[in-house]
Amino acid sequence: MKYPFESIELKWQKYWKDKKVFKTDLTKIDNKLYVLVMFIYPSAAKMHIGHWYNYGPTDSFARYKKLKGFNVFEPMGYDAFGLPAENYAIKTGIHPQDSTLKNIKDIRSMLDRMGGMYDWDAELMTCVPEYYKWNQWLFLQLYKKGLAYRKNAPVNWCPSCQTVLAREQVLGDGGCERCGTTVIQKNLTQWFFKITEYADELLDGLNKIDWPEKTKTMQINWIGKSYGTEIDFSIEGSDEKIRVFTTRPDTLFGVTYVVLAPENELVQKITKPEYKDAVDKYIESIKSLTEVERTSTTKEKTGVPTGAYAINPINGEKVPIWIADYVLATYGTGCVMAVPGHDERDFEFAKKFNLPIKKVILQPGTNEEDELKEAYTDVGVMINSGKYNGLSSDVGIEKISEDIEKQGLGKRTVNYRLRDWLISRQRYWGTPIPVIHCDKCGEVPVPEDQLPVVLPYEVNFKPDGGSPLASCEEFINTTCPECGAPARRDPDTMDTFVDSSWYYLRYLNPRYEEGMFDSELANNWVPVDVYVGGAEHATMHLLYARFIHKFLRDIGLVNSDEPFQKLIHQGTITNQGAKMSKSKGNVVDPNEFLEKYGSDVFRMYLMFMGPYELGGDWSDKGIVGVDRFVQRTYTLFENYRGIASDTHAKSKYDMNELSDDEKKIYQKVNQTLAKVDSEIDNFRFNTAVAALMELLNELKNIDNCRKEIQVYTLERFASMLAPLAPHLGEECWSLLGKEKSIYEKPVWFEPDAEALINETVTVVVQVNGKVRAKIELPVDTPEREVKNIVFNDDKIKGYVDGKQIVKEIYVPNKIYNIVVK
Ligand code: ANZ
Ligand code: ZN
Repeated sequence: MKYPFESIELKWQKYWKDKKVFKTDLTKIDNKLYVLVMFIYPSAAKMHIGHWYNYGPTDSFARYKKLKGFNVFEPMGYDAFGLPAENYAIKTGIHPQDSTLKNIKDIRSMLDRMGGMYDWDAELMTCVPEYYKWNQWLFLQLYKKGLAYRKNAPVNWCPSCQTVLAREQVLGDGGCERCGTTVIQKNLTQWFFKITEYADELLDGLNKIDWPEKTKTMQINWIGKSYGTEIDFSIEGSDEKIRVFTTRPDTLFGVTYVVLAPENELVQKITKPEYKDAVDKYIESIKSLTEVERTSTTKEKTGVPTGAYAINPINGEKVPIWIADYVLATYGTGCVMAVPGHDERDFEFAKKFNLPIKKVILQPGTNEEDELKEAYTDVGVMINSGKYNGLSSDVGIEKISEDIEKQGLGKRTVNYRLRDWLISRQRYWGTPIPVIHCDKCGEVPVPEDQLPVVLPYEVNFKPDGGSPLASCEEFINTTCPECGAPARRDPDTMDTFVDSSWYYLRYLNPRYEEGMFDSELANNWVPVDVYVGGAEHATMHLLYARFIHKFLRDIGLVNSDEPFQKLIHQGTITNQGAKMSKSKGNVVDPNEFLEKYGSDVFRMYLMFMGPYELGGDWSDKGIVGVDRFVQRTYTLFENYRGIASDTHAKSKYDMNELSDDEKKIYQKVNQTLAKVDSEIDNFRFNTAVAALMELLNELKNIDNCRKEIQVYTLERFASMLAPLAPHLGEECWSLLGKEKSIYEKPVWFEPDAEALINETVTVVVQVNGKVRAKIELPVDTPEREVKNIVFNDDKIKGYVDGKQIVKEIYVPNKIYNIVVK
């Protein structure tokens, strides 16, 4: 009979729901396991294949852990604020709240249809006051500690989305992450969270967590801790000083000019009158460039001289002062001592503007007279450096820094690339910032007992410039909490990364009213044990969440240092090797395959396609193979309907008392148990599915076994199947005659250790591509022994004796290939 996937899947989904099978008792903390996927961004009403690939396999992992006896908590929710819903509203007139709630409803029914083991009592969405009230409360706590502050700063502005973007939201080509429009620079007064306060801890904490190395490296580079020295250069004919930041004080004798960031305040003070026009023009010309563009190594260097000169403190040399956009105002001191001989950017700049290039570090294996073809940036011996000549440059760094400090000309210091987190957004669909601006009292935080500041429903989404909330009179006009005078609310909303920086805490009790989250539960359940989501979140969400977690710890709300103990990034599913996209027309619609094959087949095929962290390439044919496996499995269990209601298997058998067929099956099923266990545990679902397929093939002779061995085998098969194909697994379990869901009384079998040893395998011997013999061998027999046995086999001898052996290839435990001439 054809497997009626739809009725069976719906039947089990209803059962799980009615019996609340997946409700987690959070008061039980022995064996707790918090398994989390990044919550869904409901910008469309559909779950695309990437969602399925994130959620399906992770759910299988969670189910497997539940069967193994863990008290698993697997919640799901919606990251519901954000730009796409608002942009959609501008286009269609449909209110972001309406479209978002509609999308959530549709997505929710798809998640049910997928068959996720979610504890729906823990469901949350970020766009409701009961959630975002606590973003506002968090803001106030940060504010109290001086970690939320407002300042006027040059920001990345998307002219199309009409909002500020974080540095991370500007793409490599200077485009807006959301719409691709070229991002410009603009000065605005904005709110920041002082993540830099935690820079060192964010670095150190990486040693304590089990995350992909690549992601850790990205965070390390993003934080960009750099040890260097600040050195003062005096300015000819002026009392002002230029303080530069350098990581290479050993090259101080090689300075041939100094560069200021064009925005540096000194520029206006020191520029000579004859140079003023050119300098102003230059500053104007670079205004629209983003940081990314300015520092791009491929961009042609530009700059102009100021006509002023600086004095090198170490040798009294006079060098010209330039301004150039490759020096950023926001890093270090905004001033650079340029050493073209040993810095690539300076080298390029000096070549272009004919500035002198001085060699002060000798590359090993070269001579002092050799011309520099490019900057030499590595360690070498110091030359042309006065009393430091002959020192290795890394020793020179220390020596010169010491001397500079002794003479009061500067100091050693640490710089970070990390910037404070700019959280103001000039948009509507987000959390209102809980601050009131009063003419008399200045910025006044909204008192905690007046939270939440509710986002109004009726607004004009596209006012002429500024935030939509600024033109909403009922919202913006209020009274000052301190003096009672008329005052205005802050018109901006928070970056949605604030919402996602603590949602894993709220899941534990989303309706908690006494605080942001229930600290007692958080102390028992957090860190999240396994967190699964896209690698694109490496430096934004995953860094912000770590920061906020540490802050919450510091104000006594959690007792752990890190939010996510183990992190896994799923790979991507491609189609014909290419990323799926509408323009390429190669998008796979999950619904089409869901309707044709059901959720189990679709989920299992996604897992079967490749190693989870790499992803795989979609094939319409590939899914057919998984469907066939499901059919054959169902047929097998149909044939043994009810068998476990009157027959019981022992938990272990003495293999000497088993028939040959029984023994083979007994061994295979135990080996599969061991394999599936360790494979799922390590997110290697593809090999786990393959192991089950192999087991099914080995069950051809199950009819020849005694009934109790059949029960022994099929019970184990169903249990292993249950996490990978949740509905079919339940169905098979129940076909055997079990009364309850396998998840109600979780069953997972440990393998019989004795059955794992002495396994034999059949090695196929091919001569010139044709199968000539099959040899039974103990598993993992060393190749040399295999060769011996193969060439002593009578059948094989007949094909190879007297011939020349051209090639031999052994695929361990499988094939021995011989090519003869
Ligand atoms: C002189 C020098 C000589 C430098 C040399 C490098 C090599 P990290 O490692 O990223 O900290 N720098 C300093 N402030 C800058 C700014 N605001 N904008 C652009 N560049 C800036 O890089 C530190 C180095 O970057 C500093 O060391 C400085 O150039 C440059 F052979 O000083 B160096
Ligand atoms: Zn006031």
